[in-house]
Amino acid sequence: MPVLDQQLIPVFDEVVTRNPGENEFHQAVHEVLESLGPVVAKHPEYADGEVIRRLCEPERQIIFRVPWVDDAGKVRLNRGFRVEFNSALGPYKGGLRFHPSVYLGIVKFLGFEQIFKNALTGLSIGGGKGGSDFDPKGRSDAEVMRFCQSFMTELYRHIGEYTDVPAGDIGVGGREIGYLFGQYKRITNRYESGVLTGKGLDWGGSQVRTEATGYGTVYFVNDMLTAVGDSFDGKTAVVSGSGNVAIYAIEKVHQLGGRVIACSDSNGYVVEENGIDLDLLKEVKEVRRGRLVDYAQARGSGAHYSATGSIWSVPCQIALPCATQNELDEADAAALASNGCLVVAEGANMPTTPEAIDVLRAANVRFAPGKAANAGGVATSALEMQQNASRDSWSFEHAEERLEKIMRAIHDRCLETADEYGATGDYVLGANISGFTQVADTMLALGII
Ligand code: NDP
Ligand code: 2IT
Repeated sequence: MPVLDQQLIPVFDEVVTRNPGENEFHQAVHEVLESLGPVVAKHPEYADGEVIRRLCEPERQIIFRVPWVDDAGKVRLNRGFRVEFNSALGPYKGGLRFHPSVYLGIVKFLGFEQIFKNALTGLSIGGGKGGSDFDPKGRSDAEVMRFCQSFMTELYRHIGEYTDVPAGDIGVGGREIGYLFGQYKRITNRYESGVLTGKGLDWGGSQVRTEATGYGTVYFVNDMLTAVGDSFDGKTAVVSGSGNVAIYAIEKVHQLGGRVIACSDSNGYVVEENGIDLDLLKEVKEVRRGRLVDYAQARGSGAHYSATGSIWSVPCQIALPCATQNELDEADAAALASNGCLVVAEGANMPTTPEAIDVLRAANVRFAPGKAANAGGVATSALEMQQNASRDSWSFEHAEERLEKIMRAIHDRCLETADEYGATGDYVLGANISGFTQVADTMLALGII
């Protein structure tokens, strides 16, 4: 891991001391602080680290009990979280994650990343994140509904279209957003569409929100390729995960002339040299809520399924980690580099370990951090809020055009900032510095907040 600027070491030490055991949060903070050395050197207004210290402390953290009753009549208990990290630029905005691994450290890392990501979109949204250690896998629709209703019975008092606007993340898609919105509407007696994003198209959702994160990541990679006179045409790609982000990343790679030859879930990965059959993958994952092994079985001999080993051992030119944090480690990065990979772009949040990023850097593999590459999801959420506020609804073409432009603006902003700081082509530095300066300058303008 790169060392921190002398002035920033006490800031990081304080984060570790004040937030014991929250390793993912420490990792996310360290990654941003690593980029800020040249910024504190150049800008005396940040020099004592004071605004940076405030930025690392969430404005508000809510932890609550979520009791619910399963189909057998047994009372179950989960823990709910909402971390309202920073509202300098707009209402707190960020997803809800339902996964057994969720604890405060995960929610804080995601909320922290979200602050800078949301700034990069150029839209007026602050940063927040929430979720629960509830595992929706294997639960009936009725159980998921009862859980969501109980979760919202506490969450509703903390959110609102001008306050905090949650959306989906791992384990939270259209079904969960529907149950959450229904309960919010019931409790408040308000049809406040802008309180949640990722809604269904018949009740305030935006065209392209479902596709936005995956599409946006691939648009970003396309811009990275264009910047060096290259394109997707004929390139092979590997996409980890097979959820919302992965599926629409695969779709856009195929639309742009590339071929995705492998994808995964938490049980294994499938390799298909002729390209993943997206219609079947959508049917298995989105309609039947099945497993990747079901997809592989349905494909027969053309698909090779593996329950062991790493998907990153599959040779490819473009690698898109779209599953979860720290899923691509040092050995994976070394395998990708030695197999001739050109670009790694994060569809997921923090999927690449710091050691893996070092390996990619040393091997000159171009790397796009999630806070830039996967910002299309939250950007389109902000477009959904915009449509809700004006009681309008846009066509698919219009929403997609907006998304494509936003991703290009983020891409260019990262490169321009990297240039300004003498780090040409460094998307990590560009994204961190550009997001940070916008939020920090706003915090300074608003007084001691
Ligand atoms: P989904 O729940 O739709 O899909 C998640 C996928 O990742 C599944 O294939 C899942 O496999 C796999 N996965 C999840 N946890 C693990 C784990 N611990 N180990 C291995 N595989 C795992 O989530 P999304 O596609 O929405 O989210 C994927 C990533 O993208 C996350 O990092 C999320 O934070 C990020 N993201 C999402 C956005 C969105 O709009 N949805 C926006 C920006 C970023 P399995 O089914 O076996 O669990
Ligand atoms: O990580 C993310 O950016 C998301 N899960 C999407 C957040 C949102 O508010 O759409």
